[in-house]
Amino acid sequence: MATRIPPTIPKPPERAPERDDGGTVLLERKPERTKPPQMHQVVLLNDDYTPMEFVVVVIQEFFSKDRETATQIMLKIHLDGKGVCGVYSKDVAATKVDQVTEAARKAGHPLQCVSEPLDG
Ligand code: TYC
Repeated sequence: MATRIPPTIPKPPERAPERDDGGTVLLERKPERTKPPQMHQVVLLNDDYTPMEFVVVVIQEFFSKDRETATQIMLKIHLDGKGVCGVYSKDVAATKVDQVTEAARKAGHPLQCVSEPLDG
């Protein structure tokens, strides 16, 4: 009896499964490039009651500015109505706002501090 030769079925080209560093099989690779996180500026607002000295100390302590720089920022806020004290990731900016607001309330001052997303 003649031996039947099975038809050869062409196989798709083999490709080893890709793995990440933790040994997990990846079905799809994520895009190589990720956008840098959106940054947020922390802004102090002027008011008629918070003492200038308190604002200078807040800017020095919470935004790591030297006394001269802190004084310049405070005067800018006093004259223009608002001023940027620093630029941070969203979470860090929110923490700065909370810390400044808490310090102002504790001292009995109405100082306002807000975070604003930066475009780009
Ligand atoms: N305008 C306030 C005053 O004359 C000083 C001040 C500056 C208050 C900056 C708030 O964010 C501020 N005492």
